[in-house]
Amino acid sequence: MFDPTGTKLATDAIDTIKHIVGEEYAGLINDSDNDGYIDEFSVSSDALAQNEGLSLINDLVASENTYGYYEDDFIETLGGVRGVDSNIIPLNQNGVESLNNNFDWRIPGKTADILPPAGFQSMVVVDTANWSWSDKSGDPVESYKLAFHELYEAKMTVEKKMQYAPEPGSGPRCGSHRLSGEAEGRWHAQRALGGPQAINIYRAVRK
Ligand SMILES: [Ca+2]
Repeated sequence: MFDPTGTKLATDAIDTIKHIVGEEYAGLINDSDNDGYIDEFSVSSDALAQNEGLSLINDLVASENTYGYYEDDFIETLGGVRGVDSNIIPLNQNGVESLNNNFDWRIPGKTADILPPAGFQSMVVVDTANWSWSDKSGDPVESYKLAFHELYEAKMTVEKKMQYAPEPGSGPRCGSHRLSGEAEGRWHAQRALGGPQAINIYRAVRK
């Protein structure tokens, strides 16, 4: 899909997006007009096929939908700005939030404070300053891996209308969380990243 405006991935964390695509393609990731959105870029289909991170960011930038990725201790919502993980979220607090407009059986009747702001189909915030994450072995999970996981999940949720995970008993147990974990596995192998995947996060600790 061609997006003539090229303004579909908003971020204040351009270095994280560069990490996701990898050193070889980091130069493609820019906001040269300083409008807060990653500029459109073009890249060969071969490169996309060999790099899940590059493919993910390309898909988000080219999408008809608008995504936000920020690293802050606050999040913009349809109901205004609030702290990341404030107690209105009926999910575990882990310094990571991902809001979308889709139905989610885990959160029936979403209120404005857990919907993305106007004009956005997805809003992801990772509070890198105040939280750290590790797997079962205690090995740290770097925040750019969280960003990949959350953004891939967001892409599947928004573009494919998937839920994070299907409601138990509703059919095959395949949702955006699981597909994101599978994509993470491919990404790690392609990039020889080593270390735990974000899907294996076991513990989130407030610094
Ligand atoms: Ca821009």
